[in-house]
Amino acid sequence: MKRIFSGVQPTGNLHLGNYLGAIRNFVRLQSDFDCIFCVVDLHALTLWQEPEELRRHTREVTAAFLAAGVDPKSNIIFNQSQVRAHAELAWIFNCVARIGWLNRMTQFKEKAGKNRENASAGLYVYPNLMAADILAYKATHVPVGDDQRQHLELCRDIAQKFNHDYGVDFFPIIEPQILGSATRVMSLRDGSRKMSKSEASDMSRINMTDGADEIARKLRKATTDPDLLPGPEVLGEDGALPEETRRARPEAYNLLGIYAALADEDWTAVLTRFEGKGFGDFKKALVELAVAKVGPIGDEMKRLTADTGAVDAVLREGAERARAISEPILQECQDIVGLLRP
Ligand code: AQP
Repeated sequence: MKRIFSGVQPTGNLHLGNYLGAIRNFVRLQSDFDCIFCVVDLHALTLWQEPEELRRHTREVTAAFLAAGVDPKSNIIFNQSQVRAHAELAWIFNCVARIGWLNRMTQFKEKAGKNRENASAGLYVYPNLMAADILAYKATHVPVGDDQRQHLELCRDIAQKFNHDYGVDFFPIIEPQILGSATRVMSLRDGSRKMSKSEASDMSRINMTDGADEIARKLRKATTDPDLLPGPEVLGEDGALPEETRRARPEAYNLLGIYAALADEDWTAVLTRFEGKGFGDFKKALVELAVAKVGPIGDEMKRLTADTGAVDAVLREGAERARAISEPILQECQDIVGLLRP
């Protein structure tokens, strides 16, 4: 069976973008693939984390996987730092990846901001660790949101260069799986920025643990424009939303896209339903839908996060199963590059 790997950082404020762009797809893929879902706590360390908060957020992301419907028996769920192959393979990849490749990574530029000199070295080599996460299991399919596309291309480059340099056919060339209609959920305040955990304004995102009142308040205050909602004539012949159309009204199409993803409907159905309506009517329907879909997951996340024993047991058992797969792959890789294991 084909193997999937995907990870989520335990950096707090898990939001609707993380759910629609990644976690919900995990649930849909779990019956067709051999799946490994990881809480990537080593990645979180690339930016400052309060130690106690990091532990709490690690349990919270695990709870989100479980609450969304990922089955910990048929899939592997664990936190990255418990399995040594990630860090050890990442070191080998630090020596395979080229500085020129890393210099092109837009996420580093965005996260480091203007004060690049002061960014952690870990933030710079983040994509190498991500390649190690995936290739430590020889995973072939990686479901992520659109923001991770560039990192996955780098993972392909690393696998190709490793295979070429050592004259082997060892690491697979992965397939990104950027799935669904909400691969890039945008901020509720600014349709040109992605919804993000690290955005200072909490009003910019729907957190998975927000209650009904918070969801309603945020959606009611979400930025819109003065026009009425368009009909399906704006769609291309393939039924998709053309990029220039989206760019002309980014906030409107972001909210319509969130509705389509939560309702599991295509653009044609959603645009036909709301054609000619004002944002007042549309937002009322969106609030109702978001509360119905996000509310139960958030409630279950809170219940599970409080049950630390049960969550920790899932992570412990998952790590054991993850080690059983990754350890032989790491050892073979060490042999290929000439690291002596007497
Ligand atoms: N806005 C988004 N829309 C769709 N998918 C998204 N993802 C993140 N933001 C969106 C996807 O969620 C998964 C886990 O992301 P991550 O924990 O690795 O964090 P990130 O990609 O760096 O983005 P965040 O969550 O907003 O954090 P910050 O604020 O730190 O940048 C990934 O599959 C990601 O694509």
